[in-house]
Amino acid sequence: MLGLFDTIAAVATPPGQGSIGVVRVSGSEAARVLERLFRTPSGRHPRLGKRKSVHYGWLVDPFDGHNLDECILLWMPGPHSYTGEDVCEFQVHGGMQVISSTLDLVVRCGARIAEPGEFTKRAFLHGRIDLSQAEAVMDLIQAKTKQSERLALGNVQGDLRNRIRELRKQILRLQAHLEVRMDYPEHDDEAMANEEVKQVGQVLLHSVQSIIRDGKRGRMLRDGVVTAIVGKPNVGKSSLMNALLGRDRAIVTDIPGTTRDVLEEWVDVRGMPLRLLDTAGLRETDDVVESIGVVRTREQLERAQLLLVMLDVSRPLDGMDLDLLKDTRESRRLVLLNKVDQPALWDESNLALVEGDAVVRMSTVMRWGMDDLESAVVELCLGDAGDMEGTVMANSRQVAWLSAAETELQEAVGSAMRGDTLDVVAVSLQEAYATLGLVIGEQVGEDLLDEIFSQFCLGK
Ligand SMILES: Nc1nc2c(ncn2[C@@H]2O[C@H](COP(=O)(O)OP(=O)(O)OP(=O)(O)O)[C@@H](O)[C@H]2O)c(=O)[nH]1
Ligand SMILES: [Mg+2]
Repeated sequence: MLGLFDTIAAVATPPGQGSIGVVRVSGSEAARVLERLFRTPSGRHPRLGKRKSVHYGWLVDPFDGHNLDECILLWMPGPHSYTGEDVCEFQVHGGMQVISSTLDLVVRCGARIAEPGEFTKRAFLHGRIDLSQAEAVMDLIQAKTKQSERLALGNVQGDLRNRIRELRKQILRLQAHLEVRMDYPEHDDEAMANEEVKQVGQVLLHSVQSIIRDGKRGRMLRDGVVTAIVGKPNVGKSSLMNALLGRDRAIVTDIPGTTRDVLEEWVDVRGMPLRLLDTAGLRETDDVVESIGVVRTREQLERAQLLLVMLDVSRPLDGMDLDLLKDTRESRRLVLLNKVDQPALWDESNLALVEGDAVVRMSTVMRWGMDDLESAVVELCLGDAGDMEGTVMANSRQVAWLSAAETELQEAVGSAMRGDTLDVVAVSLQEAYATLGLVIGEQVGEDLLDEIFSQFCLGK
């Protein structure tokens, strides 16, 4: 069983070589560990005060007295450190051996290796941050676009926490009014109290629903959207992949059946991270390799959250195109009419087939229509052109609890509308209050905390 407040240590920089490597230590023994390991150029112990400080010197192996490396030492005493405990960081040269020797010495001097996310978990346990902020730290590390970074940073700074706190404050105020009325029924009548619950409850419901909606949009920005380019061979799928990536990632030739396997790359479309899949063109084929590719394309059709269905307007549409349009009718899709730089040989009346769909006319070789394509992708994923101003990001765990709170608030409002007694209304409000508390980590069980923090990277 690992001690909850042992002194812990981990390498905070990524594995491999770099200009510096950082070993981080947190806990009540941090000062003792560093005093054994660190010497100033004149061979003294560093002078540690109650304030943060930086020291230059040498990392010394106390077991054989040899210098291990030059070192910058950061001293960040609790409670105003990241974890809330005494923290020190050894910055050494970023060679794998130097870093692992440093960690080894730190452990031999009394620290133990930290679990993934344990530093952030401590920040939470010491009340430095709430759970929504702790999770946002991970989102920030994993952010793939400027937009998702901005939303994650908002939550690190407490955007979601502030919205939740405000909601809880309003519920509490409402509850207090109900309590007074229950205690002094002679001064008031129940109908008025229920009217207040109805009105305020509706406003609260609206706020919860808007956070849930934002949460879903935020999730796409955080996790990205799996987007498959599909179509028959030679329509220009790989050309589009390359155009969106800005480099020649996929092989492009005029031979139908060029792409055999699924290629995956991240692209940033106006702040939306897309996990873009270029697939093998769909057709009946006797070629063994190509037919395996076609099977894979069909698998991606199932997996993708967004389909870019590409048609080539310089050729008449055929059965393959029609089947694809039919098969993907229920999916979230954008229809791309490619090669508009060529004389159109398809029948304009075919447009009736894609009525109600988002359609973009484009030419990947001329780079025509790329702006329209990007706008359409963002709008299909985020709605209303993806304006994220004022949005907060909620993850799936938080959205699940927000949805539970939504149901409880609906019950409270329903009760009030039916004219139930005030104590019945109060119970639903109490539950909504408690459920919202879970979002920011109040009374969350140890198991769940372990699960959340175990998804963190080592050293964070
Ligand atoms: N004129 C014109 N040619 C294009 C356009 N887009 C792609 N092409 C050409 O069409 C041919 C096929 O392009 P690819 O991008 O390899 O097509 P694909 O859909 O990936 O084909 P497969 O991998 O065989 O399924 C190439 O010769 C491209 O240069 C376009 O917008 N206009
Ligand atoms: Mg291709």
